Amino acid sequence: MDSRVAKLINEQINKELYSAYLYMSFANYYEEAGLKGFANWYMTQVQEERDHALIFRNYLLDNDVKVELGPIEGVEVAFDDPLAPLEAALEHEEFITASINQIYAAADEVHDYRTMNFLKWFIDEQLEEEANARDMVSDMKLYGKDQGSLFAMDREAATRTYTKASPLAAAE
Ligand code: OFO
Repeated sequence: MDSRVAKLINEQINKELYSAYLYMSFANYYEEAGLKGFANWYMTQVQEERDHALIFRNYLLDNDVKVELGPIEGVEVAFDDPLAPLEAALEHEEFITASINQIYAAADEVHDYRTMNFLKWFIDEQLEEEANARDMVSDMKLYGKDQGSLFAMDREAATRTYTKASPLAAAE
């Protein structure tokens, strides 16, 4: 594999684990604020992000590329209100989308069609993650000030359950 593509994928493992760390911090905030449904939503997201890191790890191993794990940066732990983590999540997912696009462009430059094909799952996943994050921001802006609506949103978020990411499930 081209060394730049390999380096970017190694860095992506770190970014996915950072995402898990960030979302665990959001879950902690919601847990402390008594919004256990939102805490559940983000702890489920933590599992998804861990899956994403594992998919990239497996891909490097399958391609006989050394996996290099760097340190994971610290995350914010204090938030002003229930809207703040949701806005930070949307901004973070946009950053992750740009990062996946950067790997795709690097793979394209060296005609690494295998990596481009591998990344397609993540390109679709990012569309879904950004759309979810955007919906949560707009719902909270529209209804979050009303206690009854906030309660209903929290109940809804509590129903989210974890499903193993399909590329990992398929590899079993
Ligand atoms: Fe890994 O998709 Fe969110 O960050």
